[in-house]
Amino acid sequence: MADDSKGNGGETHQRAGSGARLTTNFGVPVSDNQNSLKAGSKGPTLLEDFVLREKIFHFDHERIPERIVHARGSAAHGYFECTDPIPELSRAALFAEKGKKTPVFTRFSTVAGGAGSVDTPRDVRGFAVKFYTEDGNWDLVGNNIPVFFIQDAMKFPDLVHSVKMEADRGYPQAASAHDTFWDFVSLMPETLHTVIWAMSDRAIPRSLRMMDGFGVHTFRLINDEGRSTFVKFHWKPRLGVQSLVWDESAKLQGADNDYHRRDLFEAIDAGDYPEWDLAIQVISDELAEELPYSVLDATKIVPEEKAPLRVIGRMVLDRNPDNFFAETEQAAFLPSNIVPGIDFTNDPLLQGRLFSYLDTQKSRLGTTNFHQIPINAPKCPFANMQRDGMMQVMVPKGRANYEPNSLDEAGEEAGPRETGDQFATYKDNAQLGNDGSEKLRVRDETFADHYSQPRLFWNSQTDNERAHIAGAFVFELSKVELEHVRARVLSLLQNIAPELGERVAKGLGMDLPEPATPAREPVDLGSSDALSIQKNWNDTLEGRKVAILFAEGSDKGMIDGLKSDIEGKGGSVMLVAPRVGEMELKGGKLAADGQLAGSPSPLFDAVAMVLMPDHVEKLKKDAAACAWVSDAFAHLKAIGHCPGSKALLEHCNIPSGEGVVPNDEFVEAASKRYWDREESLRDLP
Ligand code: HDE
Repeated sequence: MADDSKGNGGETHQRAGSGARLTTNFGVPVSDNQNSLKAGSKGPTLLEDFVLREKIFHFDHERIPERIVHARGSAAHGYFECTDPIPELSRAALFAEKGKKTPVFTRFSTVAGGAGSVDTPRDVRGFAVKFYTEDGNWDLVGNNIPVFFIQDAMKFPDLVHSVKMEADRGYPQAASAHDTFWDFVSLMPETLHTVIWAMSDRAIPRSLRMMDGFGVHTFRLINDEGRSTFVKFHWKPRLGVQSLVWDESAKLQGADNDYHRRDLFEAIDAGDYPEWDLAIQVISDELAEELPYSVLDATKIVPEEKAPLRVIGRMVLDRNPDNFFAETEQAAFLPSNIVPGIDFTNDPLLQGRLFSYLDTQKSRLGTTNFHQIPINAPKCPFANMQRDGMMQVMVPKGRANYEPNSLDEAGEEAGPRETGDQFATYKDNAQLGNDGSEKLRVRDETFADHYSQPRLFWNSQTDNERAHIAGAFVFELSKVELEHVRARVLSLLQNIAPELGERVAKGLGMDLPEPATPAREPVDLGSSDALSIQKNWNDTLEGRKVAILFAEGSDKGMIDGLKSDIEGKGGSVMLVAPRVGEMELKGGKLAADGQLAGSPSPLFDAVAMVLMPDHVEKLKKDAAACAWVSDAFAHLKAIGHCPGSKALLEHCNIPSGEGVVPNDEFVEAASKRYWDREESLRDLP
C-alpha cells in the first residue's frame, strides 16, 4: 500500500529546538540577526542580503484571508469519551464502547466580527468540534443556538452581507444593530426564531465554557443493519449556561477585548478543564411525521418534552494550542467530514453547507492539500490516489497512482482499494413525504410557519428574560435609521406575541402597525422550561471569578478568609487595589493582582471589599471606585462589604438588601445573580 498516511508534516518540517543555532529557512546559519548588509556603515542596503530578503519576504506573507464568517475564534484540544454506547442506533466507532476516548479539537467563535474584533458583542457563537476518529474525521460544526436564521443555503450570502459591516461605510463592526441586518430580518420572517434567541441572553454568554452547543440540523445515525434514525446533537456545559447582562457585555468590550479568549486559555492553563456532555435527541420517524413542522427545517427545534435528551458522552478540553496560527487559524472544519454510522439529511441548509466549506478552505489555506496541515489531518491512516497539487508535502511511493490497477494485486505497488462495507450513503430519499421524482426550486410547505416556535421561546422565558429580549429589540431597532424597517419588524413581532410587539413599540416611541399576514397560521406549542437560561441557572461559584478590593491598612485576615472560602467552593479570586505594589496591611503585607481602574467590575462575577474608613474617604473621590461598585450593582452581582466599606456603598447610593451583604454572608451570596434587582434599576421595556 502506498505510504500516504505518513509525512503529513512531521519529518519534512524539522524545526530545531530552543538554543539551536539560528538559520535561514534553508538551514544556512545566520551570523547576525540585528543588521542588514550595507555598502559601508552609512551606505545603502545591498540586494545581495538574502537573510534580510527572506525574513521580510516571509513576514510580508504572514496573514491568510480570515474566515468570511466566524473569523474571531478561540480553540482547544481535548477528548471525547463515550459514556453510554449506542450500537443499536449507530455503527460509529466513537460511540461503540463505554470509556472509549477520541481526540478532539474545538473552536468557538463569534459570527459577524473580523478576526481582531471583540469577544462580547451580541452575536451567535460558533461551536465547532473536530473528532479525530479511527474511521476518519467527523466535524460537528454547530452553534450555541439550536436554530439558524434561514432555511435554504441560497439565502446565506444575503444574510451574511446584511449583518456584516455595511457595504458603503465599512461599519459597524461585530454588531447586528444596524439598518441592513434589520432590513433583511424584516423581509424574511423565517429569521424570527433565531432572532428572538439572538435577542435573548444566549447571545451574550458569560464564558465560552458556559454555553450550550447544537448541531442545529437534524442528522441521521445509521446502525449495523443500515437502519436510519433522525437525531439532533446537543452539547451541555457542566458549569451550566450563564450569560452577561447587556450593559456589562458592552463595558467588557472596553475592559478586556479578549475576555472570552483569555477566560478559556487561563482556565485550561490552570487545569480547570471545561467539560460538556454530548446528548442526542432521538426523533423517531413517527414523531417526525407527526410534528407540525419539518425536522429538515433548521429554523425549528424539537422540544425536549417531545424528544428528551440522552447523554452519550462527554468532552473535556484539556490542552491549549501551542501555536494560535498553526492550529486555531488553520483549522478547517467541514460539515462534509462524516464517518460511517452518521449521515446527512435533506435539510436544504445542510446540503448547501456540504458544498460550501471545501471552497472556503481552498480560498483561505490556498491549496487543495489543506488536509495535510497537522491540525486538519486525520489521526488514522489515510490513503488514496489523489496526487500532487500546491504545497504537497507527502511523498507517496509506488508506480500506481490510479485505480483499478493490476500491478501487484497483493503487494505494495498496487495501492489502496475501496471497501464496500464502510461508509455508504443512506439510500431512502422518499421519507417525510418527499417526492424524489421531480427536480424543483421550491420549499416544502411545512417550512412556512415562522411564528409558532419564536412564540414557544417567548412563552418559556421568565419575566426578567422577556424584559431582556424586549430591551434587546429596542436597543437594536433604535440603531436602525430606516423608519419603514422598524415598522416592518414591529408588524412581525406581533405575530410572535402581541405583548412583545407592544413593549418594543413603546420602547421606541412608535405606533404599533398592523400585524403581518402569516404565510401559514401559527400553532400553539405551549412552553418549555429547557429554553430558559434563568430557570436552569446553576447557583455555584465553580468557574466564576470574584474580586476583593482592598487598600493600605485593610484587614489581611479577612481577605485571606474570604479568598480561601471562595476557592474552596471552586471560584477564583483576583485581588484588586488602588495600586499593584506590595502594601502594608493589618496582619501582614499583600500585593494586588490588578489595579482598580484597570480591573473594572464587569470582569468579575461578584465583588467584595475589605477597606479601612480612611481609605474609603479617598476612594469616594475616585470615579473608578464608584463605577466599580455601581456597575457591580447594576449588573446584578453580589457585593460584599465590611463595616468600613459600607460607607462607599452609601456614597454611591447603593442600598443594602438582596445580594448586598456583609462579608461573612458574601460567599453564599456570590453564587447568584439578582435578577429581581433589575426592576428598581432600569426602565425595562
Ligand atoms: Fe457556516 N461557514 N455556513 N454555518 N460556520 C463557515 O467556513 C456556510 C452555517 C459555522 O471554527 C465558513 O471555514 C454556508 C450554519 C461555524 O472554523 C463558510 C452556510 C451553522 C463556522 C461557511 C452556513 C454554521 C462556520 C467560513 C449556509 C451552524 C466556523 C470559514 C448554507 C449549524 C468554523 C469557514 C470554525 C464557518 C459557510 C451555515 C456554523 C464561509 C454557505 C447553519 C461554527 O464556509
